[in-house]
Amino acid sequence: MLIKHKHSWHETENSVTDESAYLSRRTIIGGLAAAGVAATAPMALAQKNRVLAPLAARPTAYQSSESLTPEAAITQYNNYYEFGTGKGDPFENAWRLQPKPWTIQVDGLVDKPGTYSLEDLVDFNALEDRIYRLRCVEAWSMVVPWIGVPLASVLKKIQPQSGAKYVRFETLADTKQMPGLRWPVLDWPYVEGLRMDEAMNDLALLAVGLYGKEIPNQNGAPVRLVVPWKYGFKSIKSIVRISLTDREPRTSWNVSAPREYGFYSNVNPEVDHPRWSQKRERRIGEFGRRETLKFNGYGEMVADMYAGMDLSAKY
Ligand SMILES: Nc1nc2c(c(=O)[nH]1)N[C@H]1C(S)=C(S)[C@@H](COP(=O)(O)O)O[C@H]1N2
Ligand SMILES: [Mo]
Repeated sequence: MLIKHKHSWHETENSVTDESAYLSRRTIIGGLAAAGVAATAPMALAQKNRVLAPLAARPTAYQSSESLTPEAAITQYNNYYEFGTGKGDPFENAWRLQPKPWTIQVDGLVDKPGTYSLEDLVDFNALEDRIYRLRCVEAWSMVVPWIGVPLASVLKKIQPQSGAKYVRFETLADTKQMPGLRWPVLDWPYVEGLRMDEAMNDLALLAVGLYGKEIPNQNGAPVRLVVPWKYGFKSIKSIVRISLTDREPRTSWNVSAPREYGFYSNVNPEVDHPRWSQKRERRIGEFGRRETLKFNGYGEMVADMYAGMDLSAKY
């Protein structure tokens, strides 16, 4: 039995400090492979170079004047603990994930429960392009061109009942595909949740692609949540179950460290993490730090939902 110091595996802010050096090394490796230089590319690189079908999507109002984070950074510097806790582990190990075919179990307080194929839940003829900032709780951020559909469009199909107050999401937990499950770093399966009004907010996206292609395994293939006004860990990957509940779901990070990770986890520079400040962030690929914006800059669309709530108690 492996006994670990309780917090040794937690996200730590200083795991960010060597990110530039780390990325330039990996990008060089990836670039060489893409150019056909590395004839004997290992599995991880082969996966990266897999040709993905281009996804056609409509441009929407969710655009940005900020520069996009390079694709190599978005797909090679990840958090996906089911494939290991290192930032490079998902890129190396996620080739084991089998994203097709994919089914999602829908249950709880809905009129249309059942086991759906991904294509039954997500309308691939109505995909949208949306550029969102993603702010990780570890104080780094990215700008990502996602492709997906509003979560609300999927909820509409499964028809929540009037008693439904929360949406609970679960990630696949298959030891054959996910080597990281061997370590009890989180309470598997990975679980996240949203309050109903948050889930229905037009910003909440179910993503199936990025950079014009199907979403790579390490980013949460074939379908993951993106909740841009909340810390990155709320954006749960490779979803296999959606449940409507009348009670606030227990979420994996909240269970593992309740003082550090609450249910809401809205990006908030005024409320520090117990072990580091949340006032600033490092945009991947930039030197220096930026000021973190409340609700990650999306306050105009989401602040109303939290009117009257004490956000330092409901962190
Ligand atoms: N199932 C699952 N989802 C997850 C995680 C995880 O470990 N497992 N990590 C979260 C965290 S901490 C972040 S910051 C984002 C990272 O998304 P990205 O790798 O696509 O940038 O995914 C989130 N979703
Ligand atoms: Mo994160």
